[in-house]
Amino acid sequence: PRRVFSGVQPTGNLHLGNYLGAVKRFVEMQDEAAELGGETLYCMVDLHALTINPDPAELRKSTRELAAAFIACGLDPEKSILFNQSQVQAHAELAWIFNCVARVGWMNRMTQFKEKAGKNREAASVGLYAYPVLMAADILAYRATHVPVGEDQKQHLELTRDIATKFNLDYGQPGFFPMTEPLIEGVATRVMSLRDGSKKMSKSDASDMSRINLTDDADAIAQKIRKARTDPEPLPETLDGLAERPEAKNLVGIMAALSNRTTAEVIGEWAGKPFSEFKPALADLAVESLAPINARMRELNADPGHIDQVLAKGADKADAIAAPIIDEVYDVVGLLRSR
Ligand code: AQP
Repeated sequence: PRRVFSGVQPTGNLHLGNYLGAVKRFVEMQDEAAELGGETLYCMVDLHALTINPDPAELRKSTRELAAAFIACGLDPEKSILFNQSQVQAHAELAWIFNCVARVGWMNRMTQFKEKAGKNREAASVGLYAYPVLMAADILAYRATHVPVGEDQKQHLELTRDIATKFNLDYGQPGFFPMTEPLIEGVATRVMSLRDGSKKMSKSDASDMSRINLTDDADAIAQKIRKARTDPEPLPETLDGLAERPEAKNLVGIMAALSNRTTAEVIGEWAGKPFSEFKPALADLAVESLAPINARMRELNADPGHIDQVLAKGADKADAIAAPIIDEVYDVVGLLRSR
């Protein structure tokens, strides 16, 4: 059976890219698992958030808020295992072992590190550099078979498979870790900035107008979509007409994802119409889709004690899966535990 794992960093608010590229898919997979069997584990990866040295109080708050956002988006702690990474020891323990498996040459190819470290790479933290190794540990500590993610995570998933392959080979344990499959699916695997069609929508973009946050109210959502960058042409007659128009393509993709349709269906409806008509319709749809999530998040944020209970229970369930796997790993690599 499938074991699905994915994580999101508790660094600020979730945006529409995180929602459509990741969390909405998490909910669909949770519901599929309820039908087909298997488990779904969704993690607030707070250890990853440390790579950008957040304020400690802010990190605690963001972790609780991310848990609230997960639940508000439809993740159910009775159906999925919802937890924060630092409460389950396996992640940090396996990450060290994988640090000794991964090669510097592999890590030097990671494009996200290059982007995030910027020009002054020497001053970046070792944690930021080793981030993809911790991510491999997150996944393989559960022997997860499938990982739903946005397109930006593809390279990290390839590294996870490389680490699994080398571990299995080095220790003569074929099949010890599975070859985890990335699930980069749907019409919104890469939602772009509303201000620049060449950049992905991102929490760390300086301009708040570049993204729709799940915490935005109806007015903010409508304003951001109204001001979203587009070209002056009307919507094209066919899908091919979107090829050289990244901003138009992005807005069509967002509408498709929010209405559970294909981009071709959206183009079929809107062919030849101007953005002055399309944008208000998109804004209405976004408000309608996000308002219930926004309201539920507010309710949940009012009761952090409840969130802490959910996370504690989730951590127990996650630990029950990971701890025996870590015991096996320690044994295989020759770490003596005489207790
Ligand atoms: N623009 C996006 N479109 C589709 N999916 C996206 N994801 C992120 N941005 C987009 C997916 O959301 C999940 C969680 O992301 P994360 O918070 O763990 O890491 P991230 O990629 O660093 O997210 P951000 O918002 O872009 O933050 P910054 O600004 O720090 O880089 C992942 O599955 C990711 O693919």
